[in-house]
Amino acid sequence: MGIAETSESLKARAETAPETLTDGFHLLIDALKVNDITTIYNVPGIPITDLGRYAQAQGMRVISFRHEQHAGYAASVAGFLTKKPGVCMTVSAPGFLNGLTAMANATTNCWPMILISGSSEREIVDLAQGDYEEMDQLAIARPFCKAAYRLNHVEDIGIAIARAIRSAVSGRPGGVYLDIPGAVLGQIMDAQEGSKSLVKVIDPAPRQSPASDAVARAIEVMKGAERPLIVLGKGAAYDQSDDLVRELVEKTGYPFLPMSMAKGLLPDVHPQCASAARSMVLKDSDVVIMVGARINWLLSHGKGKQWGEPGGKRFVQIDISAEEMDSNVEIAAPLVGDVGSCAKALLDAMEGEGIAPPTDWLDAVHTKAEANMAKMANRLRNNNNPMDYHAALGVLKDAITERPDTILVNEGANTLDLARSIVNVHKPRHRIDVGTWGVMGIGMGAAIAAAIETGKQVLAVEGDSAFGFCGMEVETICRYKLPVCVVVFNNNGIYRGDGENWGGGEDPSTTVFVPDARYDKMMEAFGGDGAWVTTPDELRQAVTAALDSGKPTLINAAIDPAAGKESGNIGNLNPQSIVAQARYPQVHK
Ligand code: ADP
Ligand code: TZD
Ligand code: MG
Repeated sequence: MGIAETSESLKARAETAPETLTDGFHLLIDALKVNDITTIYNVPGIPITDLGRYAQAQGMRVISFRHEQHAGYAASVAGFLTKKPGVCMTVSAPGFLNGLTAMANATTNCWPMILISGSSEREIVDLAQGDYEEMDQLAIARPFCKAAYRLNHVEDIGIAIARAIRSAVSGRPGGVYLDIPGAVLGQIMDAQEGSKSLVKVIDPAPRQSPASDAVARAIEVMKGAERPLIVLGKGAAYDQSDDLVRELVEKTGYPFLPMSMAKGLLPDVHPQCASAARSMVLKDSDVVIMVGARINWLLSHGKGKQWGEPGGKRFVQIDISAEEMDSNVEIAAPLVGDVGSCAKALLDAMEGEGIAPPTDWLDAVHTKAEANMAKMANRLRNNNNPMDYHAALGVLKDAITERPDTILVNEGANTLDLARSIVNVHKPRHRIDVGTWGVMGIGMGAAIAAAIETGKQVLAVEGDSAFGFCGMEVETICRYKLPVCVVVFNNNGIYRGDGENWGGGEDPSTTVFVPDARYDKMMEAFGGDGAWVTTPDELRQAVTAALDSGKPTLINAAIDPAAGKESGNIGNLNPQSIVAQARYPQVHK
């Protein structure tokens, strides 16, 4: 019997032979499973409570969060780590909106994710008759994602999931919204017909090779280089062509600069790594090969003082998205394709072309990097009381070096900027952070996804403000017994903990928190381990114990409230006004 069967006869069969039928709940689960999606990050509620239960009963991993934003961040990070769309499932209106921030963040970061939200009665929503959690979710989702779809009939579930998966992972990856009116979940159909309606997506993200003339153009640019540089971005980390990227770097011999989430694609301790000479290589290089990295605010739009003489550079850019070319500066040689195919094409075309960089450039980069690393090494060994960021990060740097399989999650302002430059990453996709938006609150969702998707130990290094955006998810970490160690850098506030009310009033400054807050007790409240540490030695002991035990742990590390800088490394992005400067002597300049 096919889909055309009348609902009367289906109802009759439901009483006599229910095993010959299926429903929207089960088809949705089957459609995900047939595409090897086996984990859902969610917050239950009407109309998807039972969907989560059935998915769990059908062998899927269903991770329930305390807030949809963190379930969404987890799904997006799962997408980044696995190249498969991470699935976040929410209830209607408010739950959907809570998840929307994470989907927008996924799209901004080019990570594949599917936000599935249950929605209310279509007929009532469309007439704005005030249904339970009424909202036109499809329309609202559109500007925040790559694609948005709604399913209206049970027999469309297979094709809808297929469409969502392909939209999320093909070309430039991003967030996809799938609207599921609750009624569809309860619709029934013949089980065999249902099974036939499932679609397994073949080659969801087809490889894309650059054209040979584009490759030849890139080789010409590289041949002319005197001071070449490779910039690796998180698109390169995402592509998982780790061996080809390494070969490209090593065969060219060019110094490379990893963007924060590309750290570890080649180890930060690789002899060609130019991170410690970042300012110099950005300024002095003459040819820059961008590999899965956008020339956006994180690279000063490719312009200005940081980039040296205007017009002094030629760019080769590898990107899956053709529109990315010339976004901010002229690209001399665009290579549109996936990182693996482009790297392979360059490697093949490079043979015998003599593109080796002059040794005086390599020597200059090396000398600068060595000098900066020596300076930094001294700062990391200090025993200042109270403890500063450098001493604390020196300890965490050692911990990661001893356990290079640990996945580092990192957010905050000073906590982020300093950890990014101090803590080396040794393996691909072993650092997850605030991404393109610099969003606070990704930490716990990212840590949970990293632990669930890889089974590895996670170390989350969190500013106290950053942690506050997602701290309740420590209960989720404890509930699923995940190997996550959270270190909160507790400087009593945002950027610094010593801010004062500039008007002299009773209220605390807008950037400070309750001093010496015991975040460690939050983890203890749910059965995890907590520690309050004030010296590098205590921090070392606590981190070692946590990473050895694999138990959910929160280490509350007291950091000098006066050690941080306003906005970390990006204070220059704060708007300035002459009026404000005249009025307040304290204003950040
Ligand atoms: P970063 O922040 O590390 O500099 P961005 O997020 O700005 O990196 O840039 C990532 C870029 O990688 C995006 O322009 C995206 O289109 C591109 N990209 C994503 N996946 C791939 C892929 N598989 N191959 C090539 N480019 C990719
Ligand atoms: N809200 C969101 C969602 N993202 C943001 N980036 C901010 C607000 C603004 N913001 C930053 O850019 S960093 C930061 C905020 C609130 C917190 C910095 O404080 P911290 O780190 O305690 O996390 P440090 O070590 O004290 O600098
Ligand atoms: Mg802080």
